[in-house]
Amino acid sequence: MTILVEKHAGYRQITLNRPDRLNALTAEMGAVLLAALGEAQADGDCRAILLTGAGRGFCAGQDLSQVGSDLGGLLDGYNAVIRKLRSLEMPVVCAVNGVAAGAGANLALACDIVLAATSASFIQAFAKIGLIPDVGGTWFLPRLVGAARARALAMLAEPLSAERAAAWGLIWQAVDDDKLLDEAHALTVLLAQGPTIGLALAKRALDAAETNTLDEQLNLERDLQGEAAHNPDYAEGVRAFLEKRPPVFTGKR
Ligand code: LHQ
Repeated sequence: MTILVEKHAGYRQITLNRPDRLNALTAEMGAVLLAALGEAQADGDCRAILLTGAGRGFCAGQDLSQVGSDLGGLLDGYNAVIRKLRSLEMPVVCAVNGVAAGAGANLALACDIVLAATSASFIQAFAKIGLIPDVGGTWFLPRLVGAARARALAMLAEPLSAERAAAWGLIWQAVDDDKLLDEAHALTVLLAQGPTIGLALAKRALDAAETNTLDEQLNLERDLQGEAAHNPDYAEGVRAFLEKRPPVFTGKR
């Protein structure tokens, strides 16, 4: 199986599983990954996702032994995964356990919180084979690291270390290799116990901010805050604060 799904209390771990190819992507993997994300969303008990890769790499991008020059169909498939990750109503943590290249790098960047092993690197490998950053790369990169760094990353296709990626704001944190999975699970557990609806609304607002004016965004925040305030986790959060105890969020509407 090229995608593994493990169910944990409150969250699912999804693992890219073609370790002998550094988890290079195929159309079939894209479709199975999309289905796995859809199933997580449909499971009312699943309140967060942890995405990682098996073996020594996270994902080496498109499997170059399975590609021709008609890339549209393939990209439609992968783009559906990116759209799904962004629209999932729960946080997605990515644990980049090793090299993340090409579409594999940008798959990681589509997740909400990215941790990477210190030995991992991010490579916008596309320029090496005459392609452009895809699956959202040209959108994510300038927003995360600014135009100057985005252009150099896209044009030079040089590996960026996990530590530099964190220093540049491309990812959340670089973590010692032997602690990566433990830390990623701990973070996912924490998020899975969070106010799921509020987190999902925050995710939606942050994405909308990429194209909204301040005026539009203020209105959107007002509307989404109105929605957030009608979910039981808000009442519980306030009650717990006043009672000086930790909140117990359910993530339910
Ligand atoms: C691979 C791959 C791979 C097949 C390692 N394919 N076998 C394009 C087209 C269509 C639509 C969607 O979007 C895209 C966008 C893209 O993703 S284009 C970018 C595609 N990816 C790349 O150009 C990266 C290619 N890989 C590499 O440059 C290196 O493998 C990296 C730097 C990732 C890792 O290097 P090493 O750690 O030295 O590992 P390796 O090169 O020895 O790889 C291990 C094995 O995995 C090896 O096979 P082998 O039989 O020799 O053990 C590689 O051939 C295979 N592999 N990436 N993308």
